[in-house]
Amino acid sequence: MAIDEERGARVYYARANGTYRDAVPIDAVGGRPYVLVVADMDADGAVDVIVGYVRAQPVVLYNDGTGRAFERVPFGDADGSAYGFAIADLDADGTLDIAVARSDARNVVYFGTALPVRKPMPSNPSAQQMINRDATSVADESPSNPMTDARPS
Ligand SMILES: [Ca+2]
Ligand SMILES: [Ca+2]
Repeated sequence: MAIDEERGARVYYARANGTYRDAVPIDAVGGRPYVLVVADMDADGAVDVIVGYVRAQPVVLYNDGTGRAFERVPFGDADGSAYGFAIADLDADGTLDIAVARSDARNVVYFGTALPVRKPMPSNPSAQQMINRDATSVADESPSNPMTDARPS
């Protein structure tokens, strides 16, 4: 897999002889992608792709299981520039969480309970709200009101 600022996220599928086919785009071109990681975010057995951008919402690209079709689901906010992701079950609740290192914005953790377990439609506003609801800063002392507290006071 690769990203670049001109062509977005792309996959190089390997051939049996050890070479690679031409790159296949898997994300919309528009933002400037800056970081990419893979993890099975919805625990369906298919590896998904998380892409971070310069001043745009990060996205999870949910793999339909073929590795050829991905459903794009933005999450979080568009503050700063995401340059690093770490994926782990940070709160040990059985769901993968996403820690995001950003420049020009606070570093944040998106807990897996706020990310869709089943694939929502990208245009579903209630799913988007569900993703945003539990976004909270790692430095936040009061996660009961995460969206307010995520803003610098
Ligand atoms: Ca998956
Ligand atoms: Ca978790």
